[in-house]
Amino acid sequence: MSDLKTRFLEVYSVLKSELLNDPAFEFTDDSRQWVERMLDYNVPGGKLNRGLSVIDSYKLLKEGKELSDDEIFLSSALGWCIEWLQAYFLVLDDIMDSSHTRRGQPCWFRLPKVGMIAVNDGILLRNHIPRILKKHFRQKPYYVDLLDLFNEVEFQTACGQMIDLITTLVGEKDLSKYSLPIHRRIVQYKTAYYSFYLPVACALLMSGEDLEKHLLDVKDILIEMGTYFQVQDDYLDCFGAPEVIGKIGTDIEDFKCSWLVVKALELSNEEQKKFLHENYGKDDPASVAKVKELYNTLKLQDVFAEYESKSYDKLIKFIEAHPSQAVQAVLKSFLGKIYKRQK
Ligand code: GPP
Ligand code: MG
Ligand code: MG
Ligand code: MG
Repeated sequence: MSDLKTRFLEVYSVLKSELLNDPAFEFTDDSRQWVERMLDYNVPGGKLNRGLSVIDSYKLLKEGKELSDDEIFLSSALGWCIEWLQAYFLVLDDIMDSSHTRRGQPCWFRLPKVGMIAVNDGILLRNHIPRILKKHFRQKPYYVDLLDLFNEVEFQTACGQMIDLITTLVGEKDLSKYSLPIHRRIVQYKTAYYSFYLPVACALLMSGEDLEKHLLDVKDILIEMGTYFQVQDDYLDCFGAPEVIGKIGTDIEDFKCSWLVVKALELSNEEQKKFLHENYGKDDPASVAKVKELYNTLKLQDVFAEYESKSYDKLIKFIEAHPSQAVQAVLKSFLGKIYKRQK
């Protein structure tokens, strides 16, 4: 494991132990054990890309200067706040999507002892973020901006999740309403802001930059990258290997406005459209298999491969038009991590 990742994980232990000894609550052994198990199950087990990219971005913004221990700790703590945010979203998203597995294990709410306690655990995870920020950033000049940033991004994500969910109601009556602009709007809000904009915005705030001034030009690129990332997620939901992505796809059963169904609708003839209408959104394996069969007939794997390489070229051009070399480095390193990802 890289040195940076080891240090990042050490910071997790520090933050966890602070939360488990939060003086604002009188913990009993039972309640402390519950929170510890819940955190270990849901927070650190992912790829940690979002969290680690705060430290990476901060480093690149400092143009290679060695970071002090304090700077490593603080950028890691911000990275963990994003991982906490992600854990909170995923615990609740898995309930809403009726998912079965996540990160190679049953979804938290699927554990017999957990069930709908998971809803409150999601709320708790969300509440841990301002507690971490208060403890470590209250004295910083950018404290208010940090709180505001997390609030804004959470709001945008919840709105994205709302349209992801209510769009299936519209689709139920008329699948042909699913289109690329609708898909784009959903994924920008539900994924791009918290996964791409937030880590870079955290690093910029920590380096004392004014977000308003700085982000105008970077934000569009990050949102574009986040859109590409969620198209990959939609693709992997159907074509990824569950043992690699750690989750079993549910988009077809859930009637999601996924990039794949939008493309399928674009490419289908009338007969194939009718077939899709009959089989999409049914919670039975035979219908799901039929939809996947149609995706194969339409060669969606090739369509995706083409989309992927075109998006990459477009993003690189976009990035290279940015005036700052440091910002270019941040964005390229980000893109490098997700291009052709299998998980
Ligand atoms: C990912 O969508 C979106 C989120 C995790 C945001 C959830 C927001 C909330 C306010 C709960 P997805 O359902 O495609 O992700 P996955 O494929 O990982 O389940
Ligand atoms: Mg989901
Ligand atoms: Mg979802
Ligand atoms: Mg998905």
